[in-house]
Amino acid sequence: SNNKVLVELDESAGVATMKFKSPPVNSLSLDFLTEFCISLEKLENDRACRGVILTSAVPKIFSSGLDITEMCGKSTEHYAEFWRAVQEMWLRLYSSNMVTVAAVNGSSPAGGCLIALTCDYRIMAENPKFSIGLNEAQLGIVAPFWFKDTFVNVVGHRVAESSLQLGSLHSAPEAHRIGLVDELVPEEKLKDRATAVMQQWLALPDHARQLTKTMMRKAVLDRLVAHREEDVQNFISFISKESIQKSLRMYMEMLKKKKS
Ligand code: CO8
Repeated sequence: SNNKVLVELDESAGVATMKFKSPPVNSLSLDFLTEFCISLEKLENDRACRGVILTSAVPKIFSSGLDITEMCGKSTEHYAEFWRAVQEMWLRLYSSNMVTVAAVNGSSPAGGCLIALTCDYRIMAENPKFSIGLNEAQLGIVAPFWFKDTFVNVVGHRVAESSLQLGSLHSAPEAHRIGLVDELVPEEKLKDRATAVMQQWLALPDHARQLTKTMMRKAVLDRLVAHREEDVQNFISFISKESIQKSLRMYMEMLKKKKS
């Protein structure tokens, strides 16, 4: 169905808001990723749109990351299709000509964190219960090199190295302290603050800003483009291992048990 990503365009401001609405946790399923990419491409090609704010319509959760069920007990063909969709989302967002601001209004593990990291600027609701980070190691899986590169470009090598090895999920205040998010605001002010930041970025001429963004990000983008098929094959062989499948199943069990 075509309603996991709500898009609102304010034509007079030239700013769109993309709201993730895929309950219960905005996991990044193949359907979600496909819809996200189509919506982003439409905005990218719309001359009336110069900036996008990414946020969630699900209370307390920005995105729970990649949909784990897409990576469990599926065919090789399915893994390939899913992984290409994950790559596509990142490639489009990281290379976007638009100003991208993440208004992180809830928890944001793994792939959710990647979406935020891929934006130009991150504002998070200052609720200490909300956490964000690349926690792949906790699931017994390894963040791909381009997740790592994106993370390093935001927080630097030292912080990325320990955070990735430990699979850390950082509380909002800690995420701010290590530079993973640029600022914290009370949740009720998040939307206004994102709009104000967007205005500030849009005050500059698009062309100079876009070329500068490309200059900063090109090396990291080129690396995935050059090794895209290899990265797909790598994902397939890793995720198909029985030991990895077992880790993912145990992690899903743990999520379910935590409830009762
Ligand atoms: N995928 C699929 N289902 C999920 C996911 C997910 N990522 N996260 C949660 N769910 C499900 C739960 O199993 C639960 O299902 P059910 O209702 O059937 O029991 C339902 O969503 C609700 O979850 P919770 O009860 O846990 O909801 P809470 O509000 O208590 O917590 C959280 C929300 C904080 C988001 C919590 O669910 C959580 O921590 N989820 C796991 C997040 C996570 O670790 N994601 C990592 C995914 S891996 C990834 O993104 C990058 C992988 C890179 C691949 C590299 C391989 C080579």
